[in-house]
Amino acid sequence: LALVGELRAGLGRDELRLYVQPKADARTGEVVGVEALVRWQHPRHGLIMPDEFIPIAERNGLINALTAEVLDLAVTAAAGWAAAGNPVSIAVNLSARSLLGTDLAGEVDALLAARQLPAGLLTLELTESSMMTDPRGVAALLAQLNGMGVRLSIDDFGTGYSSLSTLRRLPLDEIKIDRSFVMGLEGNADDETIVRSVVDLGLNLGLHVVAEGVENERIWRILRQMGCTLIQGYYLSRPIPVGDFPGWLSHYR
Ligand code: G
Ligand code: G
Ligand code: MN
Ligand code: NA
Repeated sequence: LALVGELRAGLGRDELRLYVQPKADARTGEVVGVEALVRWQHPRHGLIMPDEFIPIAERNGLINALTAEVLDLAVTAAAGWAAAGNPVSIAVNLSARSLLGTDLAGEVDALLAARQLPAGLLTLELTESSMMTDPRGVAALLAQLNGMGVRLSIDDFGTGYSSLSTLRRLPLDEIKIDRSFVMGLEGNADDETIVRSVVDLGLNLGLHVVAEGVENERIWRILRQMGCTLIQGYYLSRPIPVGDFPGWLSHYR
């Protein structure tokens, strides 16, 4: 299709746009991090969402170039905030296919050095399924990243397979509870049981637990009571253009 060629060309023409969505300490409300969410500014079709073009990039050998560009945008932004006195961490989503077949750890190491971002301010979000294709290769990669001080998060937790053995086996720092469970916290007793169990499990394993999809204050309060570490969702903020974040933050405070 035409989109593939246009995406390939667009990757060399600065057409990716970084949006960020804030994450707050569930107890204090302090904003301590953001998740980077990429969009594609298409010259004719306007802003295209990742669900539409990430799969195209994955199928056509463009995902490593896309990931490299997103990482550069994200690390550059976070380094700027840190230099301005706002050390806010940034999380980047990695698709399964960007984990292997490239020296991801080497690239991240070079990027952190070039932009002078402390490794601890970068989080990489992986899905459970991305650890299934080549478990040994992925484990080696994650050990390398962990050794560098980069934080590792497991995204959409609860929707994939082999969650428990994964948590034990890999050097993870954080789990993100999938928003389908979080959104059921009001009124769905099963979802409440699931979220409570995942929060307890994560905390007992020494992990930070992030709840995504928090859309109102009542759900935030339930999560705070459960001991959840961080919250993310429309209640705090929708994803915003990365350049708008410093202004959003000063207004929020
Ligand atoms: O806001 P939202 O529509 O951005 O995100 C939709 C999905 O796209 C999410 O599952 C998110 O993880 C994924 N996504 C967003 N940005 C990126 C990215 O830079 N790389 C990858 N691989 N996935 C992303
Ligand atoms: O899969 P991942 O968690 O990386 O994707 C995040 C997706 O969730 C993005 O599409 C983002 O826009 C969306 N999102 C973020 N916060 C909320 C929320 O509070 N409610 C809903 N429905 N979606 C959200
Ligand atoms: Mn994510
Ligand atoms: Na998610």
